[in-house]
Amino acid sequence: MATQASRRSKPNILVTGTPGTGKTTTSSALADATQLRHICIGDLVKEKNLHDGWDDELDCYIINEDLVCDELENMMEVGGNIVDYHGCDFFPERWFDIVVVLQTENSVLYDRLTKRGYSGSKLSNNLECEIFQVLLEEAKSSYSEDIVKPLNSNTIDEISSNVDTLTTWVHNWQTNV
Ligand code: DAT
Repeated sequence: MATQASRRSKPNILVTGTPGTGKTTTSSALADATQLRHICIGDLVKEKNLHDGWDDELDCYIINEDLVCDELENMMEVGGNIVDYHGCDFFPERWFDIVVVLQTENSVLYDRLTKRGYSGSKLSNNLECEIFQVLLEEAKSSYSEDIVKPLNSNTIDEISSNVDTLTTWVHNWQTNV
C-alpha cells in the first residue's frame, strides 16, 4: 500500500455492495464532505457507451469491463476518486486504498428495491446476493483483507456515521502520505 499511495496524493475509494444498499447516496455525501470525485460506474457506462448492449433477462446494460477500466485508468492514477459500483472483481487491485462494502438488512433492502420497481427474479436475485454476502466475499477475494471495510447501511444515521468515519479516514490518509 505504501508504494501505491506514494504515487498519488489523494486516495481512491471503492464503495461497493448489493444494489439498494446506499452506495450512491453514501458516495455522493462523502464526495461533498471530502471534495473527492464521485464516479458512479452505472452512469458512466450509459453516458460513454461502455457496454455491449442491453441484457433483457437481467434488465441492465452488459458492462464492458475493459472499456470501463481504460476510461478510468488516468483518473485513478492521479487519485482522489470515489468509485461506486455493485461489483468489484474486475478493477485493478492497485487502484484502491480502501474498499467499503455497504450492507443492509434484508427487510430494509426489500422495501428499497420494491420502491425502485424491482420485482420477480431481479428482486430475489439481489436479495439473495445480500443474504449470501456476495459482495463482501468478492471484495475479500479481490483485495487485501486489511483494506476491506464492511459498514452497515440501514438508516439515515448510519449514512451520516459512515460518511464521518470515511471522511476522517481520508484526512488521515492524506496527512500520512
Ligand atoms: P445503491 O447506489 O447502492 O443502489 P442508493 O444510494 O441509490 O443505493 O439508495 C437506494 C435508496 O435507498 C435511495 O432511495 C436512498 C435509500 N437509502 C440508501 N441508503 C440508506 C440508508 N442507510 N438509510 C436510509 N435510506 C437509505
